[in-house]
Parts: sequence; structure tokens; C-alpha cells
Amino acid sequence: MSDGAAVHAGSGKVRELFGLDEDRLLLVATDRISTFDVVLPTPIPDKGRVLTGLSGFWFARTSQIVPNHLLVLRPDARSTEVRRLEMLPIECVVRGYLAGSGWKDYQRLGSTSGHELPEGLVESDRLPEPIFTPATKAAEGHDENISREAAADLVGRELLEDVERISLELYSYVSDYAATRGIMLADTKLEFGLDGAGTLVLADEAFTPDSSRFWPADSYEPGRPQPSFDKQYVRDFCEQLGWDKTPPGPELPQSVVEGTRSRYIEAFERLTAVPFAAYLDDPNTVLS
Ligand code: PZK
Repeated sequence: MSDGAAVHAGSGKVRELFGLDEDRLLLVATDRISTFDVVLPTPIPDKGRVLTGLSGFWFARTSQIVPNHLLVLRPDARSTEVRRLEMLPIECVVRGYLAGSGWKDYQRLGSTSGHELPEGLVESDRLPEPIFTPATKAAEGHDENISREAAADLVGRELLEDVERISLELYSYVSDYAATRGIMLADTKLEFGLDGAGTLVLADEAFTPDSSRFWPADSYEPGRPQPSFDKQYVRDFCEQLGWDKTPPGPELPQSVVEGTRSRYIEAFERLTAVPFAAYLDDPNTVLS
């Protein structure tokens, strides 16, 4: 293990994790894409690089709010060396708008994760203020929204108050930033860990299209689901095929691949103001 061999440490649906040594992991974002919770057989070229670059961009800009795990953005523009942490067993979700499981909870209960919400809200409505809605990490299948009390039982009250405050501050910073570029951040999922000194550290990927709902602001209209900034061509293609959304997923035609790749790159360039070619030439461009 002292010879530099990387040890496979885990697979996500579209990412891979390797152990480098006692203190460091290698996080690799592949070009795989999932829709309706199924990974499709056709990759989207450069998707992993877009997500890695966006994460790096946000890590650099939010380090004054909370330290993060990023150590090195590698020359391949899709992999990062990160600090090995003790991860908290909850997903930290912040919602500014009513979508996904937050909208489902609201329709059923009038609340989500214990936040009583006003009556009469419609799908995709803006919430009176952003809310913290923690979830469990399901080994497979769907994460489940839990109350803040249940989350406090998992991580302790003090740590939960810290991650709630930090998550809301991160959401507020990034959603304000994205709004100046015509992109709405409907919600986002964050993961935190503790370093050897017991300090809270932001980990995983942050504020990417895979961990967040990005909506184009110019077509926002409450009362219906919003088109996804990045995946809408893929969803539309799958819907018009009549696929039953069970594996295996369909292969994507070249037009859908190209349209989707363009949307990822557009999201990257709109948010970072860095030309994607400049990022590929020198990934560290996004960190300054
Ligand atoms: C860690 N995951 C999720 C991500 C996968 C699985 N800095 C860290 N320290 C310790 N553990 C993790 C991290 C991070 N990030 C993250 N699981 C463990 C995950 C990507 C691919 F297979």
C-alpha cells in the first residue's frame, strides 16, 4: 500500500471512490448519467469533468463559510484528491422551492421534515424561507426525509445545529450567486464529515447538477414541474419512448447526447464564467 496503488473503496451510481492512503481518497466523476434513478448505457462526454469543475469552483468560493475536503484537482479535470473524513450518517438537504420529495411530503402532510408550511402552495412554489430537511442515507433506493429530532438522534444535537446553520448559509450564498446568472437553485443535498480534530468539513460533490435542482430562471412558472437545466432532453426522450423506467435504461441517440452535453457545458460556463476549454487546459482555473 505504500507503492501508490489506489484501492477501490466504493461505487456510486455515477462516481467511483478509491483509497490513496490513510489520509486521502480519490473521487472520480464518470460520464455516466442517471434518469428516473436508472443509469443509462450511453455516457454524456465530459459530464464528469463539468461536475468536478463545478464542485471545485464552489469549494473555492465557500471555504470562508466552511472548510472542505478538496486537496487537489487533477489534470484529467474529472478526479480530485480529498481528505479522508468520518462522514456524518445524514444527507443535509436545503430547499428554497417545493419540488421532488418536499412537494410529495407537503401534499400528503402539509409539512416536510417537521416544517409546517403555509396552505395553498403549488408545485415548484418558492418557500417563505429556505428550510433544512435532513434525510437518511439509503444504501440503495431512495433517501428518506426525517425530522430534525430523528437527525439529532443520529449525529447529536450540537452537530445537527451546526450543519443546519452551515447548510442554510451555503444555500443562501450559492442561490444568490446562481440567480445573478439566470439559474435558480431549487434545492441541494450536502454531505459533511469530521476531520481528525473534530472540525466539520464539507465533503462529496457540492452544488452540481447531480446534487442539486438547477432550473432555468427564464422559464420558471409555479404550478407545474420545472424543466431540469441539464437532464430535460434525456427525460423527454425517455418519456416519448414509453420506457417503463425499470432497468435496463434505453440507449440515447446522438442528438440527445449532444444536446445534453451542451446543457452541462452551458451550466458550467454560466455559473463559473470560465470557458470550458480553459478549464480542460488548466483545471485549477476554477479555483481562483
Ligand atoms: C465518502 N462517499 C460517497 C462518493 C462513492 C461513494 N472525504 C470523504 N471521506 C470519507 N468518506 C467519503 C468522503 C467523501 N466524499 C463519500 N462515501 C464515502 C461516495 C463517491 C463515490 F462510491
